[in-house]
Amino acid sequence: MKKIALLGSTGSIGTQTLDVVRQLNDRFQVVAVTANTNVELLNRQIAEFKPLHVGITHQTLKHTVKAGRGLKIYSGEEEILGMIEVLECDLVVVALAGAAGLRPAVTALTSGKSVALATKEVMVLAGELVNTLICQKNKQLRLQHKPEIDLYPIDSEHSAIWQSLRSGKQEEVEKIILTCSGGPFLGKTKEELKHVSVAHALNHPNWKMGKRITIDSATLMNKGLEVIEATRLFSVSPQLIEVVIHPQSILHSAVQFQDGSIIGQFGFPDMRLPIQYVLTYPERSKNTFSRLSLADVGSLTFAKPDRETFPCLSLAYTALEAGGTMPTVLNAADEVAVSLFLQEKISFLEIPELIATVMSDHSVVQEPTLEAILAADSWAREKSFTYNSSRRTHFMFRT
Ligand code: MN3
Repeated sequence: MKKIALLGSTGSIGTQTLDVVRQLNDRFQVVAVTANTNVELLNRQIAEFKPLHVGITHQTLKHTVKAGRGLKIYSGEEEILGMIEVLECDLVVVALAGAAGLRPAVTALTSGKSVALATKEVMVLAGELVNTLICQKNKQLRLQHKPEIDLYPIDSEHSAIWQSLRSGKQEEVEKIILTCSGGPFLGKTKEELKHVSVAHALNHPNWKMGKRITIDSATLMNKGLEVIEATRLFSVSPQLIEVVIHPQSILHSAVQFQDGSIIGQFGFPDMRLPIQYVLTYPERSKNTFSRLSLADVGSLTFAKPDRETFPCLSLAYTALEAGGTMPTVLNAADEVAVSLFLQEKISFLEIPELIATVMSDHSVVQEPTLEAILAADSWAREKSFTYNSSRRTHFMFRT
């Protein structure tokens, strides 16, 4: 039995992870679940999966969690971090929204647990720090003759890259092909994007996801964050990552090797597939998910992204080039910009403008500590809220 801790069990990835566990219940035991506020669903999950540990972020909700026999309840971030530290499990699934995933992921790794990562912000904010941490921890574990830890991706594109990478060696990789659906506004001009509504932006053609990631898919920031995530997960330079528009979301990403061969992973846009892979890795298990018929799909199309109309993608490359705390600032400014757009306080086209303005005001801290990252995160959030939409940026967009 593989013991799993699931952080963020009531969210979209969390519930789908439990779907996978339900189908493979003879192989996995859920030892811990945590949630933010959705106690009703959390209580149902406790009844069904019988974890030993339960965390609830909002302390005021602690009394509403139904305590079963032997169940330990932790409330608030500090107590949950303490729980992660002492847990005995084989894998910690981090499926928390946004920057909130950072400290739990770092705590899991420092306490010697492998992590399956659904929260892309962790590698965007602290990729270098996390990689160093894993190296140091594994050195310790080797000396103690204990199994080494690793970090596995859940994000569908990164799972596809990870699966494709298994058919060659790291030094044989020529290029990573990161596919992108293009979102609901694919093919639109800047003029047409001036007055798009929130409802329209929330209408993603292929994936049902949370609000922020859906808007990020419409601006292409999601892909920008994924480029940053990929450079850190797979230790490749940004120049080796090519973003390709693929509206059908059937090829989830691919790797081109030095002999010119492209190896990719195809499948329905269904997050349960990459979730199952991360849980059963290095094996593949049977499941009852519907099968993709290439003949039924008929045709797949690919195109270059329009960086003029969707500048968020270039902003991500700029942040990556600046390094240090800049990707943190990019992410935080984007999170605020998206929330302001959802509240109809700024327009769709102002999202990249706000982010570029905040980035241009930031003094980068190189090789940041966790504290410096969190400080840059708060700084960027504050700065973003004071964004004045009449102010136009002269920040240079690099392509
Ligand atoms: Mn993705």
